[in-house]
Amino acid sequence: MNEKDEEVRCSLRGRFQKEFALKRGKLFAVDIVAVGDQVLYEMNKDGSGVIEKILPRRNYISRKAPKIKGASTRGERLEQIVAANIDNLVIVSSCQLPKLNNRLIDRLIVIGESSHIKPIIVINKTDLDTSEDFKTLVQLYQGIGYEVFATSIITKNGLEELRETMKNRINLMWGQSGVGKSSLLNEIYTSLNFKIGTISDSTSKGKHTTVTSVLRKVDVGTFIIDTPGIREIDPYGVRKEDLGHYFVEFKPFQDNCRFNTCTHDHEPGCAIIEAVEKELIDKLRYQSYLNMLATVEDDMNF
Ligand SMILES: Nc1nc2c(ncn2[C@@H]2O[C@H](COP(=O)(O)OP(=O)(O)O)[C@@H](O)[C@H]2O)c(=O)[nH]1
Ligand SMILES: [Mg+2]
Ligand SMILES: [Zn+2]
Repeated sequence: MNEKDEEVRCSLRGRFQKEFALKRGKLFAVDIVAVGDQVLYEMNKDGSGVIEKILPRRNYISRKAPKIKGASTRGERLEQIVAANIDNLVIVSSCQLPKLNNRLIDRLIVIGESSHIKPIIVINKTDLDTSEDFKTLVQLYQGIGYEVFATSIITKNGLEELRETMKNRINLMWGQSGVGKSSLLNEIYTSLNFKIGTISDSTSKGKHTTVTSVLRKVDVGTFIIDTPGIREIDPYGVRKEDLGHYFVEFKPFQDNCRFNTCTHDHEPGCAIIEAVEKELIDKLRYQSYLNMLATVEDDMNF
């Protein structure tokens, strides 16, 4: 999209591809240009463009790229940039269908925190939770400083507030299939017409067609990126010793651990474990931390 909001179809100049792919000695897997990138391009006579330069990214989200058939990567998982230059990572979950999954929310928060993108938490389909169990998580996340929106496209609760937070921002929507990302966007921005999945689509795996993420302008200064094709959420490049930094409520305690290399797992004199015991840090969050730490040890460590 150019400054006049016109779409210009661009290709990437061949000689740049290699250069970008090997930037900083790191090999990028695919998609050298990511959704949200700002680029300089030259116009062809036929109205199409050729990208000359990708401007520096103020932030980006990446994940471990799917393995490429036949590529010689020495078993290493490459980095794939999902989107760039984002203001809000809108983490969408639902009370039911699929049911609320705090571990997944915590993983996505780590992705946001480690990429310097503000996580916003949305708990959708509150109409399906008559006992209002979701309120425990609302309190938990608000208590550690996050903005939380409890929404429903049936009762319309929370929609106006969410719209206000997304206003004048570039918002990346992320969450499991079926939680209602497209439905919420269609409700909030009536100009949109995203395809809504049926419940059976979202519960039966393997039926998904991979669709590329697109940036859409929904209002003056307001953009959204829906990520329909993305299911895997392993963050790329999060190191074991840094993981605790992305659990924001650990901050007041972590300098008090006996060892400065403390992973807050088993070490004696760990101030985080002590804070969990004193209920100053929520157990659910600590469990998510341990759960992620195990993944980091397995294959995120490099
Ligand atoms: N009861 C209820 N159903 C919802 C709500 N939001 C979405 N849905 C339903 O959940 C299903 C999946 O929605 P969709 O927007 O396609 O989810 P996405 O995969 O995250 O984009 C559809 O059947 C929607 O009608 C809600 O707030 N309450
Ligand atoms: Mg969708
Ligand atoms: Zn510790």
